[in-house]
Amino acid sequence: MIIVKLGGSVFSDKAGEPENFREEAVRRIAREIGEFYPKESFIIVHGGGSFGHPYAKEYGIREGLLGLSEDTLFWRKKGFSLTHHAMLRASMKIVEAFLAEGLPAVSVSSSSIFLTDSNRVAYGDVEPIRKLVENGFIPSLFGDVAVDLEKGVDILSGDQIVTYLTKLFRPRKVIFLMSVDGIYDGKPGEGTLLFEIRSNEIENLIKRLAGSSGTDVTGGVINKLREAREIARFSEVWFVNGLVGGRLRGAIKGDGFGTRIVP
Ligand code: IP8
Repeated sequence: MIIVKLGGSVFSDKAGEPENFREEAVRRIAREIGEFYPKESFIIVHGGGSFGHPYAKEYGIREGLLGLSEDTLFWRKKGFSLTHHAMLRASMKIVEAFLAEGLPAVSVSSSSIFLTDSNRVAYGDVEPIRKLVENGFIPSLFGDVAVDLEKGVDILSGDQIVTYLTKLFRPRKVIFLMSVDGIYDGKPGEGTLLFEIRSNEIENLIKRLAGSSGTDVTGGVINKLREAREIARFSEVWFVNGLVGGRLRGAIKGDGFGTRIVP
C-alpha cells in the first residue's frame, strides 16, 4: 500500500481565486498512479488548498466553540459547515478527475470518521477504509473540519490523517506531493534542496525554517515535517513536486527526484 498526500498547493493555487482547481495536474497524477494500480493499492489524502483554508480562516474554526456568545456560536458553527462543504466540493473534483482516468476513487469524509483532541486524531473509524482498499477501491480522504473532544470543533489537517492511517495500515511508502521540489534548507528557491533528511535531524531543521504561507491554517511545511518524523518510524517517506510530471512515478519506483526521509 502507498499513501499519497495530495497537497492543496498542487491541486489548486492557494494564492489564486477561491476554489480554483488544477484539473490537468490531478488527472496527470491519477495517470501516474494508474501505472501501478491495481498491483499496488493506494489511499489518497488531500489538503484544503483554495477550498478549505479560506473558510477555516475566515470563521476562526481553530478557536473552537468554548465561551462564545450565542450569536458567535451560531456564526462559527455555520463556518464549520461551510468549510466542510468547500472540502466536499474539492473532494468531488478530485474524485471526478480520478474516475475520468479510469481509477475507482471513492470520497470518504474525514469529519464523519475522525474526532480530534489537542491537534491529533483521538478516534478514527477506519474499518470502511480498510474494506474499500481490500475491495480494490482508492479511498480519497481530505483535511477537514472535525468535532474536537476538548474545544468543540477544530481543523484536522490531511497530514495528521496520513500519520494516523500510516500507524494503522503500515503502507510501504508515504508520498507527499507539494508545489516545490521537496524540503529545502531555507525558503524554497533560496535554500538548498535536501535530497535526504535523517529523521533525527528534523527537529533542528524545523527550528531553522521560518513560518509558512499566508492562508494555511494548519502550519504548512513545519507541520509536514513534524508528521514526517512520526511517519518515518513506520514507512518510507518522500516529498516530491506534484506539479512536475514523472516525480510521483519516481517516488513510487524509488528512484525519484525530491526529498527522502531516512530513518
Ligand atoms: O491542507 C486542512 O488540511 P491541510 C483542511 O492538509 C482545511 O492542512 C479544512 C482547512
